[in-house]
Amino acid sequence: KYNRLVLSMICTLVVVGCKSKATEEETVTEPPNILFIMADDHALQAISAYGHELSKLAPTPNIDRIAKNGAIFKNNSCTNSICGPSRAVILTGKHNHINGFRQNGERFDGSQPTLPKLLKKAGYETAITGKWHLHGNPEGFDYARILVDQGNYYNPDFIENGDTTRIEGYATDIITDDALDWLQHKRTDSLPFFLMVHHKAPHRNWMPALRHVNTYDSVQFPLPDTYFPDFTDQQAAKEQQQTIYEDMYEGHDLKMTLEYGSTELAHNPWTTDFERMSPEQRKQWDEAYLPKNNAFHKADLKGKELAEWKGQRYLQDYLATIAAVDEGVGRILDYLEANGLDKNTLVVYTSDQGFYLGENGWFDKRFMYEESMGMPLVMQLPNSIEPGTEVEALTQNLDFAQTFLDFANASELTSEMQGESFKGLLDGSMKEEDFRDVVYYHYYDYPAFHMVKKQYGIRTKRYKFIHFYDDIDTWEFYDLDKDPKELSNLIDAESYAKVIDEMHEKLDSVQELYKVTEKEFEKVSKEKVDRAYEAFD
Ligand code: SGN
Ligand code: CA
Repeated sequence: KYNRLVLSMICTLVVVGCKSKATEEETVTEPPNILFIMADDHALQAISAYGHELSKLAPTPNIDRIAKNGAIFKNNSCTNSICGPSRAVILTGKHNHINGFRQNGERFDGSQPTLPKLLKKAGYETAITGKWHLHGNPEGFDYARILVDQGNYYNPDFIENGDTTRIEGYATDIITDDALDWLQHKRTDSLPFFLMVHHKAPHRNWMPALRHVNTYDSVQFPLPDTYFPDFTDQQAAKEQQQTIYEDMYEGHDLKMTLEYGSTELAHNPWTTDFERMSPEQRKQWDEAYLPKNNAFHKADLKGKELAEWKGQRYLQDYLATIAAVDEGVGRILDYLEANGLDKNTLVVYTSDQGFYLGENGWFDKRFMYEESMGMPLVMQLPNSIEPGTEVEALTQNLDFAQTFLDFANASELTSEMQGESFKGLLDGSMKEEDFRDVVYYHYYDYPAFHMVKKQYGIRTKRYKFIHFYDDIDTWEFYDLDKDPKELSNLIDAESYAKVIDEMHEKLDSVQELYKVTEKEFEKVSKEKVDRAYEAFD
């Protein structure tokens, strides 16, 4: 009897041993390569996979390929709709009050744990090419070639190993070429890679590649029905300075010329963007714009018609800069496919924030409203993400680091982060109900370009609750189901009083969760605001 017991114990051990080994083999997969492509200011309204009317006239077939092969995120957002802060959140998986980078122009503390550093720990080789905009050198990358500050579209300067070099050509193409060059010639084949490809386009002042300067000349883009807004109970919206027909510079932004027959630009406060072009580039550029500028002068537009013309010119240029981005995405996808790398590469396409394409009459971002808070996001990874997946959950840029580290089987490195891995939403192991139901937002960059007020708030699937503060103290509440364009501020509506109270409670608990302290709401002096108004007028 005793022998039989020992025998059965041995058998059990063997079976358990074998089983656990088998399970291990099944669950521990090769960590995928991660190819992260991020544009600057690419509105999701301008990605055809999202289905907006405008994008049908300027489709993005290659970005759409990623969505078709994998997933599209319908409610992805950023925590702070401005460049540097969004990038800092992506790198750290922490809100800006924790990672210390609250507004553009600050210096990123590169000594803190970041996504590339942690992926390196997990065995990855890491690289970045393109826009950085965090002042200070990128840390945690085996290879880094970054644009100086915002970067220029034509013949931009890049910094590599502390040396600054002007590279002839068009920024989007140079960045795509560099990404391909690193993949082809520079990386270590035996290691999984993490490559960040950060475009300058379609950032202001929207200068298309020479091959695209006439692409949309004959297209009439639909201007949003809110192009001439009527803001009631939306004081911050009234006081912004990012209205296309009021705040754009006619030369610098709209490429308008002084008069019929002239190629000399109208108001162009920063001459460098055009002065960087070679004489040959400038000649081609001028030849391309001359007929359309002449037609404009001939038409002698005024008032509303002039405002609408400016909207068209803005959209034509903005969308034409995206044409080169989309081609670049296509070249990278083709390369991965031709070399069998697509099978084990998580390809991500996103933008550092959303952008206004004439909604409310605006360009730029910064507001907690949908167009700027929303971030496009598509990603593919065969065998893990079912083609055609649509994610409705409230994902954020705050989650990227944890998600990628989860894909890299290195979740144990993310304990200090404040986001949530959404890998489970992609492989089907997590239901949307089990993901967060509220997101937190805080924008600090005031007074600054465009004079968008400081603001914080929360968004759930259905509602949005915002507090604009500093030299203003206004609250806004929107029912997104009934009012997706956020036109009616219902903060005083009796019928929503109970919901608004609940939103207030939620806001308090979310601020507690993310460790937001009083310090975050410091006001700036009136003198500083006055000075800024003078500077930006
Ligand atoms: C520049 C732009 C602004 C823009 C900021 C921030 N002006 O200052 O319109 O809001 O960058 O953009 S420009 O004429 O100099 O281009 S961000 O994407 O870097 O946050
Ligand atoms: Ca940006």
